Amino acid sequence: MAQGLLPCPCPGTRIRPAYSYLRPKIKISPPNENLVVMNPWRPWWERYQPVSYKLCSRSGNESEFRDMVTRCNNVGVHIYVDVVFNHMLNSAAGSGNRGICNSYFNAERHDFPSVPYSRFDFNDPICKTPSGDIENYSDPIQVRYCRLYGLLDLSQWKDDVRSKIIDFLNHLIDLGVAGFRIDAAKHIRPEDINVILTKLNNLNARWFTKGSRPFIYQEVIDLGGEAVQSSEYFRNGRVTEFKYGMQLGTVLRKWNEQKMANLKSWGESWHMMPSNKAFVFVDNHDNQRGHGSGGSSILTFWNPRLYKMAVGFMLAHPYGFTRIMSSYWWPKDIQNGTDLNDWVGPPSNSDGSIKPVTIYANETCGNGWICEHRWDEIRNMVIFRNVVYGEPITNWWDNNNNQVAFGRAGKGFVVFNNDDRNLLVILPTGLPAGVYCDVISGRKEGKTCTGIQIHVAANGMARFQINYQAKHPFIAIHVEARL
Ligand code: LAG
Ligand code: CA
Repeated sequence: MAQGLLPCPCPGTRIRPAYSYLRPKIKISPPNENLVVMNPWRPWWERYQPVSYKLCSRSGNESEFRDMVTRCNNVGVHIYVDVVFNHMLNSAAGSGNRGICNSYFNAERHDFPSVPYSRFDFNDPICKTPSGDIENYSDPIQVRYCRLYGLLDLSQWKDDVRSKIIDFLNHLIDLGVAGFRIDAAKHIRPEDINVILTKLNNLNARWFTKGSRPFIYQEVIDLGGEAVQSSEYFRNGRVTEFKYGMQLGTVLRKWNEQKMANLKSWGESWHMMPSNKAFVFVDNHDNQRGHGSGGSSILTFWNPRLYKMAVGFMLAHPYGFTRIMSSYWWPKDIQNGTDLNDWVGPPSNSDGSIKPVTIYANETCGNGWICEHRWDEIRNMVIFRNVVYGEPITNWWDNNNNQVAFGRAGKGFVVFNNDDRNLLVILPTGLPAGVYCDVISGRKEGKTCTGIQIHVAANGMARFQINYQAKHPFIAIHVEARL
């Protein structure tokens, strides 16, 4: 969940000139003031319990936020903000100046003077469940108007509440952010989100083309079988497709008799939403630790070999708008199938401050930061995705098991071996003849390749070999990595 817990998540100065056409984008953790949770000690999820819309969190204050956004925008790195406006903090939080910047609240009286919100701004009178919490996901009224995990539920249907949210988002836009992840969107009526979105400013013209609108994606967990459906949200922007990581993890783990050959039809026919609405990812900050949805099928950095294959496949495949994850290490402690440390927050000092991201000479991270986005295979596949952008899948091949390959219409080609036996095959790639550098085992540096080389003949055929114990279980070549 690096997601902006990084003091400066902005890698702009490190982008190699050859790849400068890349437009990195970063989604950050909620930057507004949250409840300080002491038990358990400073969990990552305290940031999903807002106290006010002041820009003040463990990641920094408003001037630090402004500085980060400015520096990132100046090198072409766009910042997307995780915005939490379905709810405020939990109803049992008591009262006091326990916002991270000392703002006062009284949870029982629903009083948040720093916004300000009062009891008239919450849905308690509408929610009819005995507990006041969501008890039944088949009832859309409960899903929208009751408390998610006991969190005080805001009335986005009220002008007063809408205007507070609109001001908050517009403030972020004016500081230069490029868009938003709408947290818990399933618990907010799509028509209310729509009204809020129509009132948003255009992006800051200092960095964005005049008239640019914020990029929006809505967090809706819809695995089927519930009252609220992803499709209700399509007109507002992209929607998270949680079936993606769950199904891809199941395939790569070979669960349910799945095999990679089945991915030939990957996309809508796997009961996923239309590609141009889907926001997809292998894992996110919730389901990499057992929260959210997807359960144990989700692949994460804890299983690097399969994880790299999953991320590699995602980035090579045209379906959806893709996001990669950047995480921190935590002392995972699985007991009876659940992680007792699923709450542990980012690397921090004893006063709670977040530790800086150490970056070594070889560009990997330390100090507890995993930085999957810097892993060579993942970073190089991001480049692959950009190089092949817009091209359809061509030249699909599989061995009817877990060896698959496909091209992107003469721009790139990938080969995966997730079988327990060697792959040795000659395939039509659709690529122009030449010697290509595999960007998984290495990278192109000037006229040389630090990894294996693939010779594409005049007729487009090339020979691929991936032994089953090979360090790198896949190969990727593209036209920008031709020697
Ligand atoms: C989300 N999507 O809809 C976020 O992706 C997810 O990370 C948020 O939950 C959730 N919505 C609310 O914004 C996270 C944790 C929860 C945590 C919650 C509030 O996954 O576990 O709940 O943030 O901090 C925690 C406790 C609960 C408790 C609640 C209220 O885990 O047991 O009921 O706080 O005290
Ligand atoms: Ca709600």
